[in-house]
Amino acid sequence: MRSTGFVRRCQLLVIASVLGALTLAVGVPGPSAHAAGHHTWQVTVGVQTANGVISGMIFTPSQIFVKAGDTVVWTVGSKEIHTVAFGNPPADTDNEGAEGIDNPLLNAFEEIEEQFATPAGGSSFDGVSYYNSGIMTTLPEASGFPQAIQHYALTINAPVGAYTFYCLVHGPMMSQVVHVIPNDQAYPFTQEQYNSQAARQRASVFAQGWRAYAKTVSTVAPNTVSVGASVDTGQADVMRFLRKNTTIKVNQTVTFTNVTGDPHTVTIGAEQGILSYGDWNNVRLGDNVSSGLFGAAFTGFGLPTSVTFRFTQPGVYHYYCVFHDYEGMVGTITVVSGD
Ligand SMILES: [Cu+2]
Repeated sequence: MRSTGFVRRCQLLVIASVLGALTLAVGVPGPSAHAAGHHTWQVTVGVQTANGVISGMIFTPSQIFVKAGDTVVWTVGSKEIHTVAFGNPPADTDNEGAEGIDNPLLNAFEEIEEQFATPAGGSSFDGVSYYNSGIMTTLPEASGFPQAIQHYALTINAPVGAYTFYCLVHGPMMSQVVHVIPNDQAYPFTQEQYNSQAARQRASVFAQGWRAYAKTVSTVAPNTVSVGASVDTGQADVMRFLRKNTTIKVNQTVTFTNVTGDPHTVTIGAEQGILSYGDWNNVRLGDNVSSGLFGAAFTGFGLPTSVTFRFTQPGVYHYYCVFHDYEGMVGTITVVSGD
């Protein structure tokens, strides 16, 4: 009797301790798991207003101070795609020609997309290797990158120093610094302080974007559409056609101008790639027509900054940007019968 009771108690203890271990394991979120004494720091990758109109090409907070053994977790804050990268990606190694891609623009875009989308470096940061999170977005299914992630974690095993990270999609203008400080030095900021800094940065970049939005909406000429908006300073992006809805008379034209640094298209009907197609000068209901990739940043590829479509049949034409429709970059042209 006595021994049986003792055995039962031992079994109960074993079961209890296993349950306790399971509870602990479940209670610790994956990316934040770390050894005792080490800290986990949170950084946000990109910011965007809830309606998607204003996107900020910033990491928040603007810099972070960590010690060896700490973990930094980056979490994406925008529909807009971004990456977290340290160092330079390797030169292209595959052969687009062998894949049947002979257009230089398509070749360049495929190479860039491969760079964005290929994670590198693992989860231990050594301070010298090339690291890439792969594509991050809050909308993986809609973005065209279903393999995209929302969290990226690195455990810092680099010497004391300053390490710049940046977004491969938006380039060095979207970059910040991780400072690795000596173990005997005090952390200059708490996570709460970083969160307050981040909130101020977010508000500032949204204000930049809304100023550009308001200015563009109030000045865009009839029969023209601004593709995005020109921002005086800062790292805001207006992810809209301005104005969104335009009404013209039949046989009139609409001119779309992309003065931003972003790749955009004006596409009507079925999506057939990122190059131009269809007859811009005779757009009719049911046609598939696209400007293809165009904009001020792509004139080096021989692409225009502005495109003009002539609409020759009354009706409502829905158009979108093939890169950013999932962020709400869509609009309509209503063509009415002329008198
Ligand atoms: Cu776009």
